[in-house]
Amino acid sequence: MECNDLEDLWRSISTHTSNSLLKKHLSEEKYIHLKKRSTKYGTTLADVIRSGCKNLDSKVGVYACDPESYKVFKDLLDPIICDYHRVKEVNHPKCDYGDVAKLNFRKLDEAENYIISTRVRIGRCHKGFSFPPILTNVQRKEMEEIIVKALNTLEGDLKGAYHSLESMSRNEYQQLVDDHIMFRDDNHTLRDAGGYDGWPVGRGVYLNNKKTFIVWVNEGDHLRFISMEKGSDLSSVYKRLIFALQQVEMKVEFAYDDKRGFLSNCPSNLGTCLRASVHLKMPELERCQEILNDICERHNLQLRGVNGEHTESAEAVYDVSNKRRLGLTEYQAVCEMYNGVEELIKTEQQLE
Ligand code: ADP
Ligand code: CIR
Repeated sequence: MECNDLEDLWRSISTHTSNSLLKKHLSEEKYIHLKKRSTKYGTTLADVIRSGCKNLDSKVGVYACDPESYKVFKDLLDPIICDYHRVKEVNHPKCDYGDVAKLNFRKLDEAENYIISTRVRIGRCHKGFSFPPILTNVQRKEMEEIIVKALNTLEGDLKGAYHSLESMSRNEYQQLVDDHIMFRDDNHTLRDAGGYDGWPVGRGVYLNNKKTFIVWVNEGDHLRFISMEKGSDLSSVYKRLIFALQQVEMKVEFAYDDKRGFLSNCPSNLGTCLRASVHLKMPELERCQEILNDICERHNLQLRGVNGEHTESAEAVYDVSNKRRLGLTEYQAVCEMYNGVEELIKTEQQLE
């Protein structure tokens, strides 16, 4: 859909069907109230709603293009935040990773019949910088330099190297995407939010030697810290991530808001910015959609395809993760995924 002007974008979302939270929460009254506003970084309402208006299949449909957008466009964004994270008001507890040293999640699938791999990621944005599309390549390079300097001080298991996309061949890049390590360049909703502007400048990935600790640099969010490994040892995955993040937190300042927690360009990622997931094989539950949806609903789980957001499942393998990230602590978010997956596996076994 070719439309960029605010009036065209509004016409599109107000006259077409969409299940997005943007469509649900942008009334004509609100549109009129917000249409002349802009932030000190230069973000307008058009920038915030462009992706959702052009992509009617969006689930959320809005992006904050700088930290101030959350205040200037609060009347639209706050109801979307509450709806997505299932909270009554926009409020977030203090960061709490739990007692990480004593953490002991029992493996959910010792025999590895159901869980193929486990991953936890936490998004972060640099303090004082805007988000796409209100972001220049000069700023991307500046942020890249700050984070690479911090990552290069990591030691032991976390020691690794930064691989810039600017000097990586297309084949190397594709291999990392296929291995579920690297971010893709074909997410249509992110593209229309300016997520790939200036590609590949300032983008890259940090990888430890075992490829179990990964940092995405300048995808949509400035940073994604990721820990992943085969099997179902959530304690090992989560501990590694938090330990790494705590090292980086000592050297880099992140964007934070008392009510919204850690900031992200997508309202769905505010608060903890944490998504804990397993790749779970569940052929029986795939045939019993009603039961599957009921368990996901009760445990606030989200299902994605095997290649991430906006992709399909294959051979009954789904990416199962916590949906909520704001209004609960990091530890509680991880537990939501853990408890939900425990019930999914039990039910899958009963159906066999
Ligand atoms: P994000 O998790 O950062 O929101 P995506 O949904 O796009 O982003 O997923 C990014 C990549 O991580 C994809 O390649 C996806 O398949 C991979 N991934 C997610 N969860 C797991 C997991 N438990 N095991 C292996 N790969 C995973
Ligand atoms: C969408 O609106 O569908 C995308 N722009 C991103 C949604 C975020 N995904 C999610 O459910 N956490």
